[in-house]
Amino acid sequence: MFCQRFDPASSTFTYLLACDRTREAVLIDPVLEQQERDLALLAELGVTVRWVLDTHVHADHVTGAAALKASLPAQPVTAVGLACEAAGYDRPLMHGDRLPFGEESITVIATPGHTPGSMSFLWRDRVFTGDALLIGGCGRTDFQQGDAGQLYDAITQRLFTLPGETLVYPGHDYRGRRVSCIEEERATNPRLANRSRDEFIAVMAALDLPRPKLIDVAVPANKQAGAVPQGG
Ligand SMILES: N[C@@H](CCC(=O)N[C@@H](CS)C(=O)NCC(=O)O)C(=O)O
Ligand SMILES: [Fe+2]
Repeated sequence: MFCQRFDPASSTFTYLLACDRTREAVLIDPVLEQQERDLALLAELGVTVRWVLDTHVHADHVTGAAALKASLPAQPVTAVGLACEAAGYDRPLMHGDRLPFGEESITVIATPGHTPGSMSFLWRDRVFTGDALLIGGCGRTDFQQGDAGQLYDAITQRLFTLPGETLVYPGHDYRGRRVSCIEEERATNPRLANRSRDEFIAVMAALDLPRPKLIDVAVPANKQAGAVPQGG
């Protein structure tokens, strides 16, 4: 079972994966403002969420991880990359971790560079790349301790080495696309295809993007898995 949902305010994708037999599920990158939508989807499908995963500490929206955990009787495990230094999650993820749900599992692939703790999640023939690899783009590296050289290495050595037909489901898309594949990105991604590491670093340094509107609210909240700060 697989569903992709979109939050238009932040252009964020949220993914639900579930084991067809046991109906145990994983949610990737839930958005706090979309909690009602997500709870309705879970109820409609009759699934039990085992894991709520964030690909990284997001800068542009508040995660729904803590709020979903509080709302779900089965109390899923919330998890994010160890290097995110986000104390509010139950479990710090490391490269190579396997996260079981029913008869399925996700393999964690560390893809740092957009942030030091950014992780991608491999499930069957698809990879959820967060803001490491975007469709025809990649995550910016000009805040949250971003590092373009590290991002180049992660994408070229850990994502572009997956089978070409692996489907790429990104954390965001700003131009209406929903899915790509490794072969397509290897061949056509304008920031990466036929570019050396130094060229990539130069491209990233010249992007000059505006700061995300919510960054000063989202990052502290997301270090706490999106929990509303007490007494704040
Ligand atoms: N305009 C958006 C921010 C968009 C943005 O900066 N997105 C980040 C992901 S957190 C990114 O890496 N974008 C890559 C790009 O635009 O090329 C906002 O204000 O929230
Ligand atoms: Fe991001």
